[in-house]
Amino acid sequence: MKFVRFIMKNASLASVPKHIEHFSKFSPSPLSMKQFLDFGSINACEKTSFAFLRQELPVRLSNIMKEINLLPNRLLTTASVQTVQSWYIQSLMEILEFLDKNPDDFKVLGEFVDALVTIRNRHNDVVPTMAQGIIEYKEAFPQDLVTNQNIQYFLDRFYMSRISIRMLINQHTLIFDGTLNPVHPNTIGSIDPQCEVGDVVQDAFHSAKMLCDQYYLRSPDLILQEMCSKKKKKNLPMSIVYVPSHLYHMLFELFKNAMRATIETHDKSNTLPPIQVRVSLGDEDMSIKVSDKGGGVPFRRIENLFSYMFSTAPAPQIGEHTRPPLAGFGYGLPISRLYAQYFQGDLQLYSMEGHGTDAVIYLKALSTDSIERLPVYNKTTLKNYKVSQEVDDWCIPSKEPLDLSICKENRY
Ligand code: W6P
Repeated sequence: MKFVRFIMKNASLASVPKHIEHFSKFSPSPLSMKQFLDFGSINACEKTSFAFLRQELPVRLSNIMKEINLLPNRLLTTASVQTVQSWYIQSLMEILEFLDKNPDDFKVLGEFVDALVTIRNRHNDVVPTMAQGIIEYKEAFPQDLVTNQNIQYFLDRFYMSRISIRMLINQHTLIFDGTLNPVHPNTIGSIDPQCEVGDVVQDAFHSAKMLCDQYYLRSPDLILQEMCSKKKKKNLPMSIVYVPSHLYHMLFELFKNAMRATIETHDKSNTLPPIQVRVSLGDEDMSIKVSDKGGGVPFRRIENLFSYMFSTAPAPQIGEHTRPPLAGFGYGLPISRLYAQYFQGDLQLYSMEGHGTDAVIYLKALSTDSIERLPVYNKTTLKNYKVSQEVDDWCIPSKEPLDLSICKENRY
């Protein structure tokens, strides 16, 4: 029996490349907020969701698996990246098992939910594991700046794909596990059709403040201002159709950074300038600006704040007498920007060195504009991995002033 299972398992493992070839030929199908909500509406059909996901999940997995294979060999062959790749292969095989099963069999539907939960858990540590791969690579090949571009390009697409796959899995498992969310009865899966942005700002600020108090024994206050361009809605709390956990993740990250900057530049002062948040709802955008007076960041260094390669440091050793830092390690900012971009928004930093930083989250105000932004594997993708950062065609400024006294004859 064991032998038969061994043979079976290897037979399916051997057929994985064929399946990846097949499913990567399809483009992922981006869903709108409305489509996500429809899966969770009264006439929600688990069968329809099942039929959609057993095609769409292999498509999204295969598209990004093709891209993993485009990574430079020195990175692809690290133990960490190999581990992540094996998780993708395993999960793809487990979903493919459902291709020949009957959607009318309620037992099949239950097994599918269980399989999705198993897959979600398997991939919990993808981000730190990929980070470990980058560390291994950086140790072996320091100073390799050509690849910073490639790694940024790949990880932005890879983590965006991961966010989208987890979104699909979360929606299906939350909607069809047969229970209502007792804390948030109006949510549909992880989506709140009336996500009150001000509330999420308060929650995220409160959590960051607790961490900040623990670490620095003090913390700045919050000033929150909400504005709405629409006259009719002037006194109503501002809400959008959104995933509150995504918004919380972004705000929490921005607050940690703003608090750290505020405290570290006012360490000799008794008072701290508050962190100001403005929420503004227009016809097209919902914008959230987080402003600190934490001394700002030189313009040249802003890009590095979003760089996976530059912000990958070996995890600080947390001992009895050290605490984890409040902010500035890990992938908080680049991944927060991906959350914003996932539903066609963005996250941008505007800093003035010597003064402070404005971080702005742009979200779509209309659920009809909130459509998944997904990477697709095609011929262009390969080209983007091939761009070698050839010698730049701009002069390199010399640090030394030009010594004009050498050419004495040319003097008038
Ligand atoms: C800073 C650096 C930063 C990053 C993100 C958000 C706010 C801030 N403030 O000084």
